[in-house]
Formats: sequence, C-alpha cells, structure tokens
Amino acid sequence: MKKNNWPTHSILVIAIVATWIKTYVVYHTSFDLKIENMMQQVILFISPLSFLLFVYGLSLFFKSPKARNRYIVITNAVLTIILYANAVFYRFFTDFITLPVLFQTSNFGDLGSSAMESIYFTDIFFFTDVVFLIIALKWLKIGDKISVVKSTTRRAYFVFAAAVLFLNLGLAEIERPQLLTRSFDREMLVKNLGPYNYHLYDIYIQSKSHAQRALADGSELVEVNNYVRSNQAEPNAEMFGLADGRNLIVVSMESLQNFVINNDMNGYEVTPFLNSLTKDKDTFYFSNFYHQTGLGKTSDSEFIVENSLYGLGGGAVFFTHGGNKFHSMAESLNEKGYYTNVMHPNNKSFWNRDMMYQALSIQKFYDVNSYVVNEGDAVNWGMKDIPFFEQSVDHMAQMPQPFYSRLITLTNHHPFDLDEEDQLIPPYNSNSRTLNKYFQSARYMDEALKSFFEDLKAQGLYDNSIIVMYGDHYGISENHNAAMAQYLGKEITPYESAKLQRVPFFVHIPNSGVGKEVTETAGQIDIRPTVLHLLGIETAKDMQLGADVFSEDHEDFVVFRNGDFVTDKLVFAGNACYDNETGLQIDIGSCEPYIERAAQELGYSDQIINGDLLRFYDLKTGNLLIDEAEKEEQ
Ligand code: GP9
Ligand code: MN
Repeated sequence: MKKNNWPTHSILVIAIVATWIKTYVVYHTSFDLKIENMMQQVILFISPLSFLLFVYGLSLFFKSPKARNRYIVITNAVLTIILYANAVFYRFFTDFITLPVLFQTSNFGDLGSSAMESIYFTDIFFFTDVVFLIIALKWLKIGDKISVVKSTTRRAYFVFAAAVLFLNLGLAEIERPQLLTRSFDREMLVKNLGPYNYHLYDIYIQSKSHAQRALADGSELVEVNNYVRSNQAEPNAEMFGLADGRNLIVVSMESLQNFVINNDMNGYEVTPFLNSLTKDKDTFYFSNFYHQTGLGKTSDSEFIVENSLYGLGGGAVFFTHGGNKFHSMAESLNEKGYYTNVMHPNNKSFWNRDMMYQALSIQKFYDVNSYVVNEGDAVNWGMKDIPFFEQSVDHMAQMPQPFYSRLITLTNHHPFDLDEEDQLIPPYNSNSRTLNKYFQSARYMDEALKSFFEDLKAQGLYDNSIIVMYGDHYGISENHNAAMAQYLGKEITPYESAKLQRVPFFVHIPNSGVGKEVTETAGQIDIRPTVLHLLGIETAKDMQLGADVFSEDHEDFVVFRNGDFVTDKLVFAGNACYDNETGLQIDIGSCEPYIERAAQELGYSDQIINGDLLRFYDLKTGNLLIDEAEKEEQ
C-alpha cells in the first residue's frame, strides 16, 4: 500500500475547491449571466463558496474516515445533480429551477419528448469532480486518515465560513441594494448568492407561503366576501360598454409621477404629449389618482391592476405567491375571446413574471427575446421605449383581435440615464442628480408615448382600441426631498409626500368625444373594474377591492400599502391627520374611522393572498366553496 502523507482533512479542501471551480465554470458555460462590471465578476466568483464551506464543513463532525468520505462524496454528487438539473432546465427555459415549477407538471409537458435532446454527451464533464473525488479516495487514499477536530478549530472554521457569507452578502448589497427584499430576479439571486444559497432562499420563501396556505381556513372567505359585496359599485349606465369589443392596450409608465403633468421645469414642458391628452376630447385624465405599490414596485402595480387586490406588505407577491389561484383581468378577457399578452423587453424571470403570468392566465409574454435590440437601442435598464413601442405595435399587428396587450415601459427608471441624443431638454439644477435627470427621462418617455400613438395609427390599430395608461409607482423617493422642495417651492411634509404618490392615469377612447378631467380620489386598485366596465364586462361577482371610478357608488378613499390613506377630505400620513384641501394638520380623530378601514381592507387582501383563498371561490356563480375547503382540511 502506498504511503499516505496527505494532511487529514485534505479531502475536505479538495471537495470544496473542486465543487467551487466546477460551479464557476458552469456559470460561464451553461448560463447566460450578464456581468456588467468587475465587482459583479468578483461576487460571482465568491458566491458559491460560503455554502460549500458550510455543507462540506459538516464533515468535520465525523469520527470515522469512511463515513466522512461517504458524506463528502454524496454531498458532492447531490450538488452536482442540482447544478446539472439547473443547467438542463436552463437550456429549455432560460431560467433557474424554483420549487413550484417542480410541482407544475404543465411546465414539463414541453420537456417530455425533447428532453433527451437537451442532454449532451459533453454533460459528462459535470461529473468530473465526483469522479475525481472517488479516485482521490479510492486510489490515492487521500481520505484514509481522520483525527478528532478540536471544537475551537471547528468553531474557527465556521466563523470563517460565516465571514465569507457576510462578505458575499455585503458585496451583493452594495451591488444590488435590497436584493433579498426587493430585486426578485432569479438570475440576480443566482449571480449574487450562488446557485446553492439561491435554492435555500427559494425553499425558505416557498415553504413560508406554503405553510400559510395550509393553515388557511376556507371559511375566512365568508367575511371577506361580505365586505367585498357591501362595497360593490354598480357600473355607470352611460359608461358601461362604451368601448365594447375594442382591443385593450394598457401601458405601465415607468416611475411616472403626476407632478410633472402640466408642469414645466425651468420653462421646459416635461410631458407635452400627455399634457395635450389632459385636454383631449377622447381622454379621461384622472388627476387625483394614486399608486398603491409596496416593495414589489412595477410587479405590485401589475398585480393590483390584474387582480384589484393589494400587493403584500413584506415582499413582492409576484415572487412569493406565483403559485396561487387568481381571477385576473386577463382571465375575464380570455373568456370574452381576447388574446391576452404582456410586452416587456426584459429578462422574463425578472419579478418572477414568467411564472406569475401563467397564474394570471396571460396567454403570451413577449419578453426581451421577442425584441431585436440593435446597437444604440438600449440604455439604462434595457431597451429604449421608442423602439420597444415600435416593435410592440408590429407584434400587435399580427395578433388575433380583439387583444389585450399590457406594455411595460423601462427607460424612465432609476438612475434615469439617457443617451445624449435622447435628452430633449436640459437637466434640472438641484443637488439631486436623480431628480435632475428624471425630468429629461420623463420627457423622453412622453416622446415615446407620442410615437406609440402614431405607430398605432399607422398600423390601423388605433381606432378600434382603448388605450389605458398609468404611472406604476414613484420615481423620486423621499431621499430627494430637499431637491423636490426646491422644485415645488414648498416644504415636503408627510402630507406633501402622500400627495406626491399621485401618478397619472389616462383612459383614451378614440373617437368617443366623452373625455374630461376626473378629479375623483382613486387608485390603481380601481383600474380593473373601471376598464372592464368600459369594455362591457360585468364585475359583480369578482372578488375585488377596487371600484369603477365612473360609478355613483365609487368612494373617494385610497389606501396605501403601508396603511396611510387619502380621501377627498383627509390625508393620513406619517401618523398624522391632515386636511386634504389645506394640508394643515388636524385632530387625529377625524382620520380614525378610516385608519381602521384601511387596515381592514389590507388585512382582507392579505388573507386572500396568504391563504390562497380564491381556490375556494367560484367566479361563475359567486359561490363560496367552503365545503371543498373543509374537505381539503381533512
Ligand atoms: C423590470 C421593470 C422595472 O422589469 O419592470 O422594475 P421596478 O424596479 O420598477 O420594479
Ligand atoms: Mn417600475
């Protein structure tokens, strides 16, 4: 037998290094990860390490060399299988595996017969390190010895592993602030956390949702249903069906706040096209309309529009509850014979859209792969709005009609960078570069919208469509209050901050002649019933928390995701009550009844989502399927 001079824990080091290198190689060979700078490269490199240190480090607890070696080989094999499964999945879906897809068999329908085709002979190399470890153990006898590890040494080892994890998270936080709470892109998670930590994180998120769902009691729906029914708003007879049968085009205007509308910046009009619509005979312009999003930002606004429910308080519902049952606006329109789709030139896994859109019954997602992004056509977060609209209209021209297309713009996104040729007005002059650029970027979006309308006309799609546009959420956060105060010429109190959450909302119905400014206090949650009624679709049975803005019964009451609210008379923000007219602080007593109502409404929405309660609701009949709930419970 060969003499073995290898230090006792060599096999541990070899396993870590081999898996680490393999993972890093797989990053570059099997996944198409966009690496934009050196820092991202560094994060990518160290990202698998912390997990590997932990998982292989458990081998330090073993006393027999045989058991220890077996543990290391099995761990290595399992990690290899996880990595390989992701690589094969990626060949199909350009996405990483998330727990729910393993249970969504429909996804694998596509896989079936062609699965074999996506397995290559060269995939053997995925298992190189497994073979290598076995050789090291069996023939080189590297793992034959073991010595009891002192608990102080072990502790030092795990402290080191933890330090690597925190270094990793710290760098990721610098590179992608709020990665774990906000930026829910699977690709970003994998890039920043490594594939193994990503799976742990995914399991955590999914099991939390799963547990809440399992604990939910279908009878909770009784109270929610009573609330929804008692707040029902009857459609306005004159408006109902006004746009019957037309195509529905919904545009999400990235980060557009209402303060730029009909306003100028150092003498430059910021949104000339939208300003013209505020006075247009075919356009309803809602000037007291609020976004209601939380951490899920754009995705929250999508969620609110599709479901007329609130997003969640603690994260992006698109990410945490993509497996729920929903009754979306798309579903109602599918039933009416519409071809439903979303157009957004970004990575499809961003905000978990690819999964969520299935849950929302959206028939087709035109993601970045449906667009040709030529040299010079991208800036900031991706494809510029003008070419995006242009190619989207080309897609629309090919669609069966009527269609429902929801378009999500991207250029007017923080940090609001623009190419020189797209800067149609000069920047503002405050101490906030963000605000300074915001005006230019909003000006560009306005230009893009104008060309969008022209494209629609040129393709003959304009007259038979209704175009709905809304700002998705704020673009200028409270960090820029000083600059905002300079621009608006007044101090930004909590009252002003709340009023700054107004986003423009337009409903443009070509050749209708009924347009006007609507000053009702309303919010994104009202979009769905308002629009469906215009298309002549009843919503009386929908489990929704919004109401048709044109209805006599519509209440001037908008709830923010944090529990603040606005009515036509009051504003509740920063724990204080204000007179909506004057902005003066008033006795909290005036706000109290609404504070409760706001909490109640958010609570009902959370209950529906966390308990996945719509699985107990029959949309056709409006019946609660409580018996089914009880059956499921048993
Ligand atoms: C990403 C885009 C922007 O695809 O929708 O997301 P946001 O950061 O605004 O939520
Ligand atoms: Mn957005």
